Amino acid sequence: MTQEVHAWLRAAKRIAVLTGAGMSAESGVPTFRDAQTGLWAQFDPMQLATEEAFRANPSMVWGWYAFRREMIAQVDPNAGHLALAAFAQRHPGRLTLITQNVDGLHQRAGSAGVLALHGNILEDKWLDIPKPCCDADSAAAGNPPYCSGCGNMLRPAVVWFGEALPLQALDAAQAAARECDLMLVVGTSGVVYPAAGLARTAAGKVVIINPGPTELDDAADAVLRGKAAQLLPQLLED
Ligand code: BJW
Repeated sequence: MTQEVHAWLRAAKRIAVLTGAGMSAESGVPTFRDAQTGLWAQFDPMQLATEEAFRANPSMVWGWYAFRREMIAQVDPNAGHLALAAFAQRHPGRLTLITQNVDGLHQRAGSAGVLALHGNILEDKWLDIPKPCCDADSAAAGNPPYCSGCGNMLRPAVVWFGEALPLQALDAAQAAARECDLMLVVGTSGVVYPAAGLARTAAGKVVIINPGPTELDDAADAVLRGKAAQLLPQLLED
């Protein structure tokens, strides 16, 4: 099956790649729905990634993001991230990389034009619409930092449940899905929409790369049961 997918990749003029948390698992970043480790093992990421959770307990949710930011700063892109970046550099204009990940590892691997559907964990934005007094550079220190004029809090610039995805990135991702000859769906459980819907609207063949079952397996032309950092370098070599 890997050889057949390799042949599809060579033939495809337009390739879309949708990645999820499993893409970064071999870099050491825990996935959302797999068991979490250490201090935060008792918390459910699905409960924390909401505006309601942040408003109810800002210091706890800020602390969870601070912990993840520190962890991400200590890890490196893996062979899968690097293989995607190298392929795109060898084949300009052929591959559109769409990610649900907020860790910036695709970008650090050298991928340009990444469509980051769920934002960037390394950046902050204001929780409420900023007033003239809100200046991120002079935010008062705290967990989270806040505007000393009005109390508005900084929050991570990620997309929480119930929030709209960045429109331009989503539009571009939907166009890439509609126009692709082949979509690789790598390391995602396929439960979070609208990202998961991209695999269901892909015009071309859909290939899932994942060591475990996903909610999108029924939409796939091929399912490769394996890890991203092992399979992608094999599949993406010329
Ligand atoms: C490996 C591996 C290895 C392990 N190699 N693989 C339609 C139907 C039903 C519900 C909805 C719907 N449309 C919208 C919704 C609601 C909701 C939703 O989807 N809910 C579902 C849970 C039911 N969606 C939203 O709320 C979205 N917003 C929205 O729809 O807004 C509408 C709107 C419009 C206009 C105005 C206002 C609103 C927003 C979704 C935001 C998701 N955010 C998060 C958190 C980001 C911040 C943070 O990091 O804290 O994004 S949640 C979390 O899930 C994160 C991830 O990007 C996302 C997806 O998770 P992913 O990547 O799939 O990870 P896992 O852990 O689930 O899976 C890992 C996989 O890797 C597993 O399969 C492993 O087997 C595999 N694996 N090792 C390869 N080595």
